[in-house]
Amino acid sequence: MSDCLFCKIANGDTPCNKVYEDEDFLAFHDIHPKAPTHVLVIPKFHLPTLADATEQDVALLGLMMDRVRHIADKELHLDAGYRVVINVREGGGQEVFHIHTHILGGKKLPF
Ligand code: D5M
Repeated sequence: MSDCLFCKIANGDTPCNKVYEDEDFLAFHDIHPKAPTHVLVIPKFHLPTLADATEQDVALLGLMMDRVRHIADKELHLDAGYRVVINVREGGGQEVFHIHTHILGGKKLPF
């Protein structure tokens, strides 16, 4: 989508602090970190929210979790653990309407 910030980041029109990229996913540092390590993992495919996902998106969602695990382990070395968050729509605190998973770590996170 041409007016979507994360689509622009995914296609290289808007810069990011990249952590990982493959054919289908991109990970980059959050511009407003809420933990010592705060990385966003996005699919390059535009899906606005988790609530918009259908059965056709099941593989994409599974792959995103696999990439989260891989990035947390191999790129971020969050061996002590980390938190995975997906905010859904305004009520869930979502600000950017292109599905993304937050990886938060680097300290003991409070509940
Ligand atoms: O999370 C959206 C997140 O996206 C929020 O933590 C800020 C971050 N953000 C916004 N713009 C940028 C850019 N340009 N680079 C990196 N990170 C960015 P949400 O779950 O939608 O509330």
